[in-house]
Amino acid sequence: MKLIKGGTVVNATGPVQADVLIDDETIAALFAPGRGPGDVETIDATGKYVIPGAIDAHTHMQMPFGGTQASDTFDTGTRAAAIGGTTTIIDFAIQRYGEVVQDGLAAWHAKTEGRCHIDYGFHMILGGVDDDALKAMDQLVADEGITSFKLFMAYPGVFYSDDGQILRAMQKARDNGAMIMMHAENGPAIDVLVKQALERGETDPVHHGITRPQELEAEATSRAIWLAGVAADCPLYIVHLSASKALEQVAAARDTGRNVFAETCPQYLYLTLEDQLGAPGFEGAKWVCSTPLRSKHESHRADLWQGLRTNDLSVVSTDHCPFCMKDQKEMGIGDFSKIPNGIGSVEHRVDLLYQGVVDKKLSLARWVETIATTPARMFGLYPRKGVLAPGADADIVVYDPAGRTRISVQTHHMNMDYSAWEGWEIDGAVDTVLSRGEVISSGGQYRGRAGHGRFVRRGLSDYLR
Ligand code: DUC
Ligand code: ZN
Ligand code: ZN
Repeated sequence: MKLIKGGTVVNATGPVQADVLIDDETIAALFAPGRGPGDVETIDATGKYVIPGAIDAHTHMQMPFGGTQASDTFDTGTRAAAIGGTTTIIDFAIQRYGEVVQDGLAAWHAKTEGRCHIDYGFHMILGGVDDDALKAMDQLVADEGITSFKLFMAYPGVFYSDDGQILRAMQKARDNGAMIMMHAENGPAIDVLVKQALERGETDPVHHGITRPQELEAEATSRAIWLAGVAADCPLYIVHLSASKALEQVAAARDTGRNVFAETCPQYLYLTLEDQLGAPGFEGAKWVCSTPLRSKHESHRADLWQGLRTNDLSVVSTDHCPFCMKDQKEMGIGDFSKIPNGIGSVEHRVDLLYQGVVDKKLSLARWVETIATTPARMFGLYPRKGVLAPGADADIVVYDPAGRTRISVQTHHMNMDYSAWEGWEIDGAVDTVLSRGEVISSGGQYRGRAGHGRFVRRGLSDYLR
């Protein structure tokens, strides 16, 4: 048994002074301060917040993409996540066009088995929706603990699904209770703009953003919402929402009571097309991701923070998809369309969102809700994860509001040769991290191990109606 003593427990319901008793892998009880047993190992949390281990519902460890592979393995990526206070990831297993869905899933089980430092689940990317894939959706939901499927309106010739395929997958999800996750950008229209830009000699990284205007995110978001409506209000989750006009579509749908949800990511809350993607020379390649960073001259960042407060955005995930500059991002020197898309932030999401609390953009409760509780409820992990309550897994972060975090490639643990957040300072720091009752990180010392993390079979979303 262990007792986390003297801290302020913060659940999505708000802060309360309490001591947390852990028995083996789970939380046994919460006590009024000082009322817990005295004869057990204690972790002093005086002056600190005690929060549920964070859940990153959108990561791509070692994802084959853009002619290369994301640079974090499940080992390096989940270790970095753990150090940053994330105790569960939901990564994406992939079915490519022409592949059997279950074979894709088996390949991802093989990549992860014995290698993860924290618990993990999978969403399934469907790269080819056909009769077999639709049948496989039922099997994955019923037998495999995989209850969410990602489709792409972008990347023609790679992961792209047309509207007919999307509709069929949505109808299937409506029947079996799964969630459809959508990469909502109009890929065919983007491809036209990319070709025209390259023909004009516009090859720098900033043109990645310019050729993916927010209208093409908003249009795809709106189309996905209409299609989900035709599929009897199939639950729809828009991933990595970056722009004001896309958010308007989600908010309007939610206002009419629709089963529509969305996440954003730290990069869209803080970084911009001009300051990062538009950095001189090839530097901007560090921030090439899709959806792209948006203009600082428009209201995107303020609107996204507001969306988090109003729950039009319910989750913050990272879309962690890291690539090194050397040999990877460099593939796009002279042609921005060849820069592998992705940013790595899995280690920093808890801190970056805590800065939102310090800046009075989010309440403490909302911080916990967007990084832990709602991801758990959205993707069928609750109440096993995402809450500090008796019976829940003892995935716990002790967070020090008096600490300070400095982000740098020199000190981060992700397998990247640069940091998208170089020089950022956060007024707070992860102090201690427990995964199923084991202290895996404490005071900057990592004590976890590959293989501790287990595959978690997920149930249906709590938000399903
Ligand atoms: N966007 C990215 O930036 N990387 C991976 C896939 C995606 O949709
Ligand atoms: Zn995507
Ligand atoms: Zn992604």
